[in-house]
Amino acid sequence: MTRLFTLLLFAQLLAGLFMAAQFYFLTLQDGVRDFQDKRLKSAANPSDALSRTGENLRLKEGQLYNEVRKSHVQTSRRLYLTYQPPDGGWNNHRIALENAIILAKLLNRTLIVHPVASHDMAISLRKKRLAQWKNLEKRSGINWVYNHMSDRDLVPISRVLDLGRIRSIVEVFEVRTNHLTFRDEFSHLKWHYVCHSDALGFWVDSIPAGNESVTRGIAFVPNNSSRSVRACPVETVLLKHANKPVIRRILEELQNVQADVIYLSQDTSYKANVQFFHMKDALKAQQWILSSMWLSPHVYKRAFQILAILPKPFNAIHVRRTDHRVSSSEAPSYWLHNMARQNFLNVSTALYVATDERDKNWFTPFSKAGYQLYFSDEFFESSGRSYDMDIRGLYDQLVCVHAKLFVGSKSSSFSSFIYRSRKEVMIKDGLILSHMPIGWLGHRLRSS
Ligand SMILES: Nc1nc2c(ncn2[C@@H]2O[C@H](COP(=O)(O)OP(=O)(O)O)[C@@H](O)[C@H]2O)c(=O)[nH]1
Ligand SMILES: [Mg+2]
Repeated sequence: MTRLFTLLLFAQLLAGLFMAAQFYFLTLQDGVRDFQDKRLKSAANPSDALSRTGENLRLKEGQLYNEVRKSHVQTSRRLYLTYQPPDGGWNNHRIALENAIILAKLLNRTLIVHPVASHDMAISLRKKRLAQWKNLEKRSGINWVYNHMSDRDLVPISRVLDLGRIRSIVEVFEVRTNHLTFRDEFSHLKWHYVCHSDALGFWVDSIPAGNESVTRGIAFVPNNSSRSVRACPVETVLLKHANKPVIRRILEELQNVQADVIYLSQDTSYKANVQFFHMKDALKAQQWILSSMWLSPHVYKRAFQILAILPKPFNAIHVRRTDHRVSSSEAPSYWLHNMARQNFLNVSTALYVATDERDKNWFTPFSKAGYQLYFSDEFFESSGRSYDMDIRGLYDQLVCVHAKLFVGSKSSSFSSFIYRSRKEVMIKDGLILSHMPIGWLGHRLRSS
């Protein structure tokens, strides 16, 4: 186990240097001010890293989380934790943020939050320079499009979420610039890079001493999607022969890190998949997420304007199309069949349709089946901004939450947020199992 940690810490150091090199390459390419020199000087000291591997932090039962313990590196200066937002839509970003809230809370660090990127712009940027992104991904990992988004295609996260709610869980610092500018502005600080892919394993909060053998009973299916396989190329090579799943312990690995900024790089935060050792801690952490993820008062106001106009009662569907691999291949019959199973028409003919599909003809079978359709673009003028669709998506989500019956899209994190907010989730032992990025380690054991 100690050897594995040594290996992981060494991997992080290499990853830090490696990431710095990637950014150097990009900043040169795009004419963004170079911050490579400062980054390299501030990279973690290898002896710091190696001395940490000798420490065996032992945790007593029930010691955590009622009050997050002050780690002994906590000083009067602010310590930060932040994350790489994934290339993807708002709800992919939300999942990365939810996991980052958990890590920041466990490590008692100020969470740096980032703007939400225009999904339409991300798609068109990717298409325009596909060969370049693919080349970068092959050599240097993922999520390049978000980092290169310009400020005008970004929405401050405080417009999307009620940051006051997150602040009741962790301290928050809001970044409103694009990611390269953020990294430049924080480059005088000392950074600690963390990279982990769900092709390799997952995170636990901590494993109390003497309980290591528990991990042998864990069922793990590696995510072999090209995105997960390409994430963290350095760690993937170094951990090629390590036993899978690679289980990384948040507290043991990160609590004593002295760097100013812990940076969850690549998809580390998006795919963190944190499992808690104690069930009661998993329950508490799920509560942290539920109580912090509230859309902003401004979004509520606009959504309630739509709700006031809609006939009552009404039902809703979310139809995910455009770039979604799984859902875009479904025909209208997928939704119509599921709606019939729930007897939608017995409740109401009024059907609110949340969708990224621009072609209204696609919905003709729904009208033919007897539904009266309502779309959010009928209620609001386009603002002409690239993130129009994303902002309307927030109203769509809230309206769907308040519908009598709802059918969403398969494997869509947009639908997931709606199901979770409607409390239509799988529950076991009082814990939410679906539409929730974190859980209890006990539910991952083969016998459970
Ligand atoms: N307005 C609107 N936009 C949507 C809808 N569904 C998807 N989108 C757009 O597509 C993106 C979806 O990405 P994301 O939220 O990550 O969900 P996922 O890709 O389905 O898991 C959003 O940010 C929106 O831009 C919808 O029902 N209404
Ligand atoms: Mg997405």
